[in-house]
Amino acid sequence: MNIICIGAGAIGMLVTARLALAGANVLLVTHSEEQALLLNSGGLNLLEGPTDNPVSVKAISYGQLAANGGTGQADWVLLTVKQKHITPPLLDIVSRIAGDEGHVLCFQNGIGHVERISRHVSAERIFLAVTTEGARKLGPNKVAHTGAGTTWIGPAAPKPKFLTEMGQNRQNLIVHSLRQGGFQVLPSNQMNELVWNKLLINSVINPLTALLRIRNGELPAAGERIELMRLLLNEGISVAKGLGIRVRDDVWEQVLDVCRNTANNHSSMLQDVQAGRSTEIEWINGAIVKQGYLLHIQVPVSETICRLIKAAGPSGDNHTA
Ligand code: KPL
Repeated sequence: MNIICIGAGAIGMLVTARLALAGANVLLVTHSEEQALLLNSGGLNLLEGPTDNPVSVKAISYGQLAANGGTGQADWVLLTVKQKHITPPLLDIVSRIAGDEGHVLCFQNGIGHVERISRHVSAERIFLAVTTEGARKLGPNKVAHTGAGTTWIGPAAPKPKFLTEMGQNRQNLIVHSLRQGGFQVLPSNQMNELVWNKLLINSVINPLTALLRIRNGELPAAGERIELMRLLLNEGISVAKGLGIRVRDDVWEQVLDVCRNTANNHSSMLQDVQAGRSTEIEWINGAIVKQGYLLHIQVPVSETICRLIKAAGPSGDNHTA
C-alpha cells in the first residue's frame, strides 16, 4: 500500500516515522526543498521519551510533487497540514495523487475543510482522524512524541452507509498500518461527533492559552480563567446541540483532563501566535460563531475571542475560512 503524508509538522512527522519504522511504504511531503533534502539525507529523529531514534524516511517537497505530474500514486493520502494550507492548488495535487481510487485521511483541528476537499475528491473517499497523540516538532528533521493517545478514524460523511466496500477495505488497511506503527486506533462511524467534541475542547484551551501566553496546565485556575473557560464551552455546546450533535455529558471534565494531561504543552494556537503565524481560530471558534449566526444562537464571548486572536496575529490577521 502506498501512503503519502502531506504536511511535515509534528503529527505528520510522528506518523511518518512510526509507519516507516513498521516497514510501510510512506512518502512525506514537506513545505520546503531544504527540509526534504535534510530528511532524505539524514533521516528523521524521533524522540520517544529519552530515546532518540533515527528513522530512515523518504521525503519530497510540495513543489517537486506539484511538478512531477503523477496520478493515482497513493492508496492513502494523509493530510496533516493545518486548515489554512488546504487551498485549491494543494487540493489539485491531492486529487491527482489520489487518482480515482485513493482515499484521503484528514487530521485537522476544527471544521470546514471537508466541504473544500469534496470539491476535489469524491465524498465517500474522505475520512477523518481525531487523535489525542501528543507530538512536538523540535526542528525540520526532529519530532518528540510527547504523549501516547488514541486515534479514531472513520468516514467524514455523517451516514455510515457512505462507507463503500472499497472504503471499508481501505479503512481496514490504514487502521492496520497505523496499529503496526504502534498507535492505538479505533474505527468509528461517529466522526462528526468526535470532531465536534474535540473542537469544543480546542475552542476553550487554544485561544485562552494563546491570549494569556500560558501552558495548558496553567489555564484552569480559579477566578476569571475558569469563568472564561466555562463561558466559551457553554456557547460551543449550545451551537453543537443546535446542530443536532450529541455532546458528551462529561465534556467539561474532558477539557480539564486535557489541560492536566498536556500540562506542559504550549497549545498549537499559542505556538502559532508566538511564531507570528496566522492561527486556526477561523475553523475552531470561528466555526462556532458562523454556525451560531445561522442558528440564531448568541455567542458573544466566542465572537470577542475570535477578534482578539485575529488582532494578535500577523497584521491583525483577517483571514477567513
Ligand atoms: O489539540 C491541542 C492543540 O494544542 O491544538 C490541545 C489538545 C489543546 C493540546 O495542546
